[in-house]
Amino acid sequence: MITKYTSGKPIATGAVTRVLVPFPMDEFPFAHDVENEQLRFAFPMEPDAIVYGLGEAPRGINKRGWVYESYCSDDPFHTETKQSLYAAHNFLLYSGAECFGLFVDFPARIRWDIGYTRQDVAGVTVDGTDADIYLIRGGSPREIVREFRSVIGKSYLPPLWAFGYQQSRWSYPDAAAVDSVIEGYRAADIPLDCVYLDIDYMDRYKDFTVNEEAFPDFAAFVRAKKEQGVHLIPIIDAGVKKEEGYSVYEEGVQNGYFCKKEDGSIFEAGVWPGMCAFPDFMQPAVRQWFGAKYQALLDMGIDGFWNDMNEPALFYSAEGVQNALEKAAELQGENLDLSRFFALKDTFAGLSNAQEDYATIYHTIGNEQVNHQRVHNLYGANMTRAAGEYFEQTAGSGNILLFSRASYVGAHRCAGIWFGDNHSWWSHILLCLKMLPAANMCGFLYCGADLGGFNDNATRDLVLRFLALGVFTPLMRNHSALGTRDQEAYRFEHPEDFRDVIQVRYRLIPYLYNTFVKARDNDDLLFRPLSFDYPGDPIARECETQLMLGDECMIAPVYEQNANGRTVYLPEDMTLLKLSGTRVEKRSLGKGLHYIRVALNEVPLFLKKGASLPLCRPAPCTRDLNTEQLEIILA
Ligand code: MIG
Repeated sequence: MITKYTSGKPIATGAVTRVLVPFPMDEFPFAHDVENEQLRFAFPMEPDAIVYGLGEAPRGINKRGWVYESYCSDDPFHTETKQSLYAAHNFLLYSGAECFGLFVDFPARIRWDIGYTRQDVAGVTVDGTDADIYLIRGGSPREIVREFRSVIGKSYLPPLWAFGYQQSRWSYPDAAAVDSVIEGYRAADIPLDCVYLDIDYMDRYKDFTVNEEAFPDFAAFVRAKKEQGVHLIPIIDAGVKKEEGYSVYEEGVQNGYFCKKEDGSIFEAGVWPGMCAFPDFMQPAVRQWFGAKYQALLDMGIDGFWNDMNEPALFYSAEGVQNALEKAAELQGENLDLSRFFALKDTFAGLSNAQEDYATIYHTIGNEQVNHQRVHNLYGANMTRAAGEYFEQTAGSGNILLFSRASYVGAHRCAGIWFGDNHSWWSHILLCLKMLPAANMCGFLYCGADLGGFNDNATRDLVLRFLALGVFTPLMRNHSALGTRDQEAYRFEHPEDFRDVIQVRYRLIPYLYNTFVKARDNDDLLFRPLSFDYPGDPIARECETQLMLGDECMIAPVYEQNANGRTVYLPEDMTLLKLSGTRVEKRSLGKGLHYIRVALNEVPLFLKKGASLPLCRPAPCTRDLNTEQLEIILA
């Protein structure tokens, strides 16, 4: 049963699609009060209770013992000391003697102290007093998630080819670079469905333009690649370059479509293109306008996009830089003491994504000017909604690939997400695994991490192990940052090992796609913590390195370097499959702990009793998959 409690006059976020009659906040069953214009509430936590949720966020499947913040942040260091990543997914699920779900529909900052200050208390601080809180009571964790999902609407459905293997890099700057990646894959006989175009494909980072020197006849190029079975996926950034004669900028200025400052002038900040204006995605007219801009690329045969920098990320503002320079000038000729030295250093380091800058942005909502800080967490979600709703109206749903970096619940209806700038660190294999069920709880089914890791140099074994988890994530994309070691599968010695792993993905596509569609149709999770399925099993309850996938499978990736395998916990008798290329090795294992050996070219998968797993033949791309002829593996 779901109950809605309303405090004050909340700003509409679009997260919830079902109309519910709201109860006043006095009837909210948890202790709550308002202090310093902040709504706070708390609930006790039993010693063994698990708290799931918060979608894309640092740390574990069980969120206990840390303090998190919902505040979409462009932070490329996903260490366990962080409190936020790019998304605001305000859903918690308490699983103790009783279970309940909690969704705080509020577009500004929320602080979630889940046993950080006091081990046995969860305290939530909403940075405002206008919020809708939804409480879901009764049933199992899985039933509670489904109840929540049923009020936020069906998840985004990508095209089937978006389940193929995808290669990205910052950047493949021209046609020749793209060709050589495709050539590298085809020559090594490793399947590939997409190649990404990062910011350098544009004409000086201007959205919806293409650098014509780098891509002389872009439309013909896109067509030719598609004939080879490869989709090109360009990036779109939130900031619009301030440049006279650039139509997107000029139209935005003429129509008042950009975010403003308090005095009504246009808010500007520096991002990749230099000084930018930021579309005010809170306005429906702006969403329609910006969404329709994607048509320029659709017209050239493009059928997939990734929306970036939409927290929004701000490198600097002119005011911020001026202020920092003045501070520096004041100190000229002075003998700096330590505190002034560090203050100066922090002044420059703090120029990016500065709270002072966000606080100067205003949105138009109806006839009101609303400060950005009140709606910060909706910016990326509404950018993505702009594109998603346009595609829905024109291309029809299910035909365009779209995913975003920043997100809020509601965006799950029109797009997927990726988990942003992770590192080529072993710990980030598990971080990805842990976020999958949490993202699913909020409706984000099409998601994945940068496989192989974005920042820093990857090693061959890391990429292979990362890919072996990526075989199961709906978005299976290898991506890496400028200046890091090349990380395409064919670049490493013995590329046939990579072929073995990636072919497994293609063999599983009929099963994965079908399982995805089922999860979507039933408002269900694709990935579940083991504790959802085995609540009475103490080892399963604490497991943070394995997941249930669909109703038949369990996954347990290898996540440590120099390991020839790993210890896996089987909550019941299962069949272990080691999949590698077209090879399938099958072994029955009893309930309990097992050390299993997994070679670098193998993907382990566990089947429950009675399960049947369909596998198709691998192919160079999804277009060439024969999904009629299936080999069925019986457990
Ligand atoms: O400031 O477009 O998360 O995937 O490669 C970095 C360049 C901007 C951040 C994205 C990343 C992308 C990169 N972008």
